[in-house]
Amino acid sequence: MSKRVKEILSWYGSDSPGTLASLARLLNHGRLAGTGKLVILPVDQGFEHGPARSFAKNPAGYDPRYHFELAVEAGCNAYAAPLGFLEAGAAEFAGDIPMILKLNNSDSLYGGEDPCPAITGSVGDALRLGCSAIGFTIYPASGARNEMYAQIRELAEEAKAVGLAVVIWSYPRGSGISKDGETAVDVVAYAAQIAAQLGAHLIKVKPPTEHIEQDAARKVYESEKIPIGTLAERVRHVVQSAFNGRRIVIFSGGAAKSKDAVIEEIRGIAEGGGFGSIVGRNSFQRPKNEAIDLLHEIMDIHKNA
Ligand code: FBP
Repeated sequence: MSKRVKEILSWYGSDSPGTLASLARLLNHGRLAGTGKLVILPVDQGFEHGPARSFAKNPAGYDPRYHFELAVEAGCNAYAAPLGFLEAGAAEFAGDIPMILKLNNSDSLYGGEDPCPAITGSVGDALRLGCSAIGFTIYPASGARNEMYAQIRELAEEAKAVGLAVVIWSYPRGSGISKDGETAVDVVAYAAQIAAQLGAHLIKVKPPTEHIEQDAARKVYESEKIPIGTLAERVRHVVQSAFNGRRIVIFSGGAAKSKDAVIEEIRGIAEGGGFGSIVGRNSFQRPKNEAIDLLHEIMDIHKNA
């Protein structure tokens, strides 16, 4: 076990040996094993955005086995997906890659202002499939946020009791904030704090912009001169907001964009002390060889930061 992984595990002192071993499995797998950094492949977009929007660009992705292969061949730390996708490959790829079962998912067919994802899997499913962690999305700023907080409270308790780790996707959205506010630096930092307070071992947020959403927060950012001018500075602030860097915070890739744009963003995340990336569309929507090259480049940036 590397010194860095041991140090990270020491931040989770209230967890059982089983949960620590599950966390270690995520940290010790793939090309970034032992570095304390992670690159994860998430493929829940079929549920979240629909099949054509997700897989038409690279039709190989309609087949659930493709994503297992991509995660394994690229040397990712883990693969995260909803129940159906994991069930479709878990036996064939058993032991090849740590898995995270997304326990709730939101579809785009209902355009309500205050989304609340459905519970689509259980802790029992995660154990049966051999997963290392459960994944759960919260939408702070949705009118239904308290329902999500109550659900993850219960599921996290259950997961931790059987030795699984807990990953929270903390994505502010809903009638409480503006569209720009979803990635505003004050809101993303707040979202990371909420996920940490809800007991997440691993927190996933979107890269923050310079926008400040809340007037009350703006006053403090200005009076305390919190540096937020560059992506690296904003990432540093978000990581600090998750228990002063004592929780693993990783950043999502976003909609498909050019390789240069992806790399530039990853550099900022790595420089700011982000623990890694979770890159879905920017990997599985590219032809496999290109995706693997890009994922390797992303891993190298994180590793050398
Ligand atoms: P991407 O890299 O494709 O953005 O994937 C990361 C992710 O968190 C997915 O797990 C999830 O489906 C998606 O982002 C949600 O994005 P959106 O903001 O469109 O709901």
